[in-house]
Amino acid sequence: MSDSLTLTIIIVAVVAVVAIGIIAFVTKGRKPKTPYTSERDADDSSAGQGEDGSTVTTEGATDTAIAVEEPVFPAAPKLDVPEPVQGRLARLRARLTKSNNMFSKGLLALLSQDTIDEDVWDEIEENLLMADLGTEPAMELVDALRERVKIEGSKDPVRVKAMLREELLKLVDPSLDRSYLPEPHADRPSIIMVVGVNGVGKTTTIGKMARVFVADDKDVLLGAADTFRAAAAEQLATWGDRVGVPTVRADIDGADPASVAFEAVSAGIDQEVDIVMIDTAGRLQNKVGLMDELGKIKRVVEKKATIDEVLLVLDATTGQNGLQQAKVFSEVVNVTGIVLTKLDGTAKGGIVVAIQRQLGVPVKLVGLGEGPDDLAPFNPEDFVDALLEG
Ligand SMILES: Nc1nc2c(ncn2[C@@H]2O[C@H](COP(=O)(O)OP(=O)(O)OP(=O)(O)O)[C@@H](O)[C@H]2O)c(=O)[nH]1
Ligand SMILES: [Mg+2]
Repeated sequence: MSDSLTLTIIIVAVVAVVAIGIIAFVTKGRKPKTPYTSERDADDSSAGQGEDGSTVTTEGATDTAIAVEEPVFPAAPKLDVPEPVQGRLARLRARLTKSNNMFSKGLLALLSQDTIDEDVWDEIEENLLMADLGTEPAMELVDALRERVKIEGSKDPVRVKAMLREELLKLVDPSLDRSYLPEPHADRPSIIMVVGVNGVGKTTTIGKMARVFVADDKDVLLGAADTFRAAAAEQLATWGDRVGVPTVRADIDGADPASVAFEAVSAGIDQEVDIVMIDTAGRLQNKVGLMDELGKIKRVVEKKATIDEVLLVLDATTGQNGLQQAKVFSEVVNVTGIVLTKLDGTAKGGIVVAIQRQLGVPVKLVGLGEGPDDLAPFNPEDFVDALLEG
């Protein structure tokens, strides 16, 4: 082989290596952010002591393998198209009406009587209590109606209905801020944590909310901090998969939920998503250890970013029990909004008023069925109209 041929081969080889290097570099630069896949060593300790004496988890010192589960699609991804959010409560009104029919019919019939004596007023109050309005609001409403009936009379059913509507609306309080979509931040995602007792509909609500956000063109990431059962993370990831939303989850059962929540928020920051939603395991409010764990999840996440919303999910069919739950949960995690689920199966819509009174926290969303889009932003006017329809 001549020297010039050898030289040519060397030059070609060098050029090829440089070219491959450039192509690799450019491609990497264009690639979407790589999904978060930090591995955790089972021997690593997950926690240290925080300034407040709390147990905190630090990056890289976690005890479970946690990974983002990107939605897996065997063929071409066929994602759900969630229904628009606008007018959902109006669409789902029939579900409320059906269960509340007796409530409104009974009330209107009682109020439209020729003479409303003490017995009738008692019966009206009883009706309101049965709808879970709570003693104080029920008495307030009866007093207000008494006053108005005295002045305006009660013969005209249309007028009576309007009167009842106005007074109910006052109790539901249209002035409360019911926004469930936090203001965006320049440098980090909005973070929503979802809490509540077992089986109230937390995971389902997160799944439904993810759809609402996706419909609004937001990038969402879910964190499966319910590590009690493998099925819980699976359930959450399935909701996410349907709309192309990734889920951060632990690879083993019983992983530290605070670590998973922390990793989810870290992944959300790295991937520059708009919203991270954290699912937590159901827990009874009287289990001190589990409530402490919830406090820890919040504190650990807050090492990384402020939590914008803590949504307490309450099952409307459990009625007044929800009040006690609400009280204890808010003491532990500073609840900022209520999601009232299963309103489709109960005539106890009055719980909306009772809960808001007790906590000073607004009902922001209501669940009206098991379907993926059976979640509606709470709108006081539509709600009261639904109660009085029929
Ligand atoms: N009818 C009706 N069912 C609902 C609603 N929301 C949730 N559910 C059902 O309630 C059941 C429990 O829902 P989940 O989302 O698993 O409840 P969870 O709070 O995550 O439960 P745990 O994680 O076990 O504490 C499921 O069968 C849901 O379909 C609703 O608004 N209406
Ligand atoms: Mg769940």
